[in-house]
Amino acid sequence: MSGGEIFEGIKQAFLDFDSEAVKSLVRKALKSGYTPNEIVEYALRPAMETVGEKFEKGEFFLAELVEAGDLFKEVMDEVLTPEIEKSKEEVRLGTVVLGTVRGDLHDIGKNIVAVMLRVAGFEVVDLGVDVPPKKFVEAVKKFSADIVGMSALLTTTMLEMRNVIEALKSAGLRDKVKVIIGGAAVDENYAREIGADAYAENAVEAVEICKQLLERSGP
Ligand code: HCB
Repeated sequence: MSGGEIFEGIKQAFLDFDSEAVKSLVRKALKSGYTPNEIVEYALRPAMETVGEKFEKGEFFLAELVEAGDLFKEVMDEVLTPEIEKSKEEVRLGTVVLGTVRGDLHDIGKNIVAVMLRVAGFEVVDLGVDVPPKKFVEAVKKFSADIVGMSALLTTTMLEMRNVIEALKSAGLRDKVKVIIGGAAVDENYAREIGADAYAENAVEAVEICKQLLERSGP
C-alpha cells in the first residue's frame, strides 16, 4: 500500500466512523514510517474537513460532528499521542500559555499543539476551551509565560483573539510575551491584522515558530 492509499483508507474509514479500521490503518501507517504529524495532516485533518463540509451541506448533523470529534480523540489518545511522546526532548524551553478562545469549544487541534510543544521541551499551561481574555492575562502573570498560544475554529470566536491581545496590552504584558494563533478560522493575514507575532498552520509549524519566537525574545 502506498502512502496515498493508506491515507485515503484512513480518511474513508474515518468517514464511515469505523474506529477499529481507523486505528488499525493508523498503526499500519506508523509501521510504514509515516510520522504522527503526517498522519494527522494528510489523513485525519482532511477527514475532519470533509466532515465539516458535509455538515455545511446538510448531509451530516451535529451528531456526526460530535462523533467525529470523539473518534479523532480516541485515535490521538490510544495511538498517536503515545507515539509522539516517545520522542520527548530532555530540554527545557520556555513556557507557553495555551487555550481556545472564549465562546469556542473546539480543542482537538489545540490539544495536538499542546502535546507537540511538551514533547519539544516547552512547559505548557493548557487553559482548556472557552477561555476569556482575563484568564489568559492571569496565567501569563502567574506562570511568567514567554508565549501565548490561541486557537479558534469559528469565524465568530476568532474576533476574541484581538480582545486577548488588547487585554495583554492593558495589563502591560504585551511586550513581555509573544503571541501565536492558529485554528481553521484564522490565517497569516488575520495574525498580522490583530497584531499577533505569528500564525501556525499546524502543530509542527507551531513548535518551530515558538522556538523562533523564543530566540527573538532572548536575552
Ligand atoms: Co464544529 N465547526 N461546531 N464542532 N467542527 C467547524 C469548525 C466548521 C468549520 C464546520 C463547517 O461548517 N464547515 C464550523 C465553523 C464555521 C465557521 O465558523 N465559519 C463549525 C460549527 C458551525 C460548529 C457549531 C456552531 C455547530 C452547531 O452547534 N450548530 C458548534 C460550535 C460549538 C462552539 O465551539 N461553541 C460546533 C461544535 C463542534 C463539536 C463540539 C461537535 C466538535 C468539536 C469537538 C472538539 O474539538 N472537542 C466539532 C468539530 C469536530 C468540527 C470540525 C468537523 C473539525 C475540527 C477539528 O477538530 N479539526 C470542523 C471542520 C473543520 O475544521 N474544517 C467543524 C482537526 C484539527 C486537528 O484541526 O484546525 O483544529 P485544527 O488544528 C490544527 C491547526 O489549525 C493548528 O494545529 C492543529 C493540528 O495541525 N492549530 C494551532 C490549532 N490551534 C492552534 C493554535 C495555535 O496557537 C497554533 C496552531
